[in-house]
Amino acid sequence: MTLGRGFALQSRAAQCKTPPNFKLECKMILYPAIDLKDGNAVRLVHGDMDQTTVFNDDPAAQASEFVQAGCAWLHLVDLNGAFAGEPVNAAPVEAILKACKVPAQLGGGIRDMATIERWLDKGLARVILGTVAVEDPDLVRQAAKAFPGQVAVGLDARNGMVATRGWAEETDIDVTDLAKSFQDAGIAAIIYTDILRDGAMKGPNIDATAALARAVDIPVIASGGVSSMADLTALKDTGVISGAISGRALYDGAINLSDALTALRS
Ligand code: AMZ
Repeated sequence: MTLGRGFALQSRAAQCKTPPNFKLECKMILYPAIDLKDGNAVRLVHGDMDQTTVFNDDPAAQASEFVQAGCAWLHLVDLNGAFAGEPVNAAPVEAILKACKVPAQLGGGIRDMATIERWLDKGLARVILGTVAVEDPDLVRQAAKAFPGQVAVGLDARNGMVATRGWAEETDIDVTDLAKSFQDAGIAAIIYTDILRDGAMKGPNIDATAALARAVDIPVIASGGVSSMADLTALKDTGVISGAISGRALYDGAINLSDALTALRS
C-alpha cells in the first residue's frame, strides 16, 4: 500500500479547527484499536500488562472484521514493543497489513529512523512516536520532514503529565507544553491518551482533549475511555477533535462499529 503526501486526514482535520465562537461541523475518524501482546489482540486496563484480556488470538482476522464493518483506518499498538523499546509483534502487524487494505497507524517500540523507515516500507500508513517524543524530539522532527503526513506523536498522560516506556516511566512534562513544542514540526497528528481512562470504560477526558486540540494547530485524536456512542458524539461535538480511538468498547459490544461509523458519517 502506498500512501502519498498530503494525507486526507491532514487537510480534513485542518478544516476541523474551529475559529473562536464558530461551531463547525467536522468529520471525526473512528479508529478501532488492536493492541498486540504476545501475538494476541488484547485490551489492558490503564496500560497494566498484568490486567490483560485476550479478545482474539488472530489479530489479522480481527482487523479484517473491523474493515468489513467499514472502518477507514486501523490503530495498532505493539504493547510488548513499547516496553522492549523495539518491535516485538512484527509478525501479526505484517499479517494485518497484508490482510487489510485500509491505512493503519502503529505505535510501540518505534524509537529510531531505521525502524520508522522499515515500517513505512512495509506499508504502514503512519508511525506513532511516543517515548522518543520525550527522549529524542529531534528524531520526531527529522522523521516528520522525511515522511510528511506519516508521522504522528503519541502523548500518553497521567494527570496531564506525559508517561513513557510502556507508561512505566513518569515525567514532569506537561502534555500541552510538549504538544506545543511540535507545533511547527509537520507531524500528521497527536494521539492523546488519558492513561487513567484507558480500558476503564468510564468515558474519555473530553475537556482535556479538546483543550489540547485548541492549544495546537495539529489534528488531535482522542484515546482512552471511549466507551459509548454518546462519548463519540460528545467528542465530535467539540468541533476540534479529529479522531477517536476505541478498543474495549468495540470488543465487548458497547459500541457497534458499523452503527458508530454510520452515525459519525451523518
Ligand atoms: O498500554 C500501555 N502500557 C502502552 C501503550 N498503549 N504503552 C505504550 N502504549 C502505546 C502508546 C503509543 O501508541 O499509546 O505505545 C505507543 C508508544 O510507544 P513508544 O515505544 O513510542 O513509547
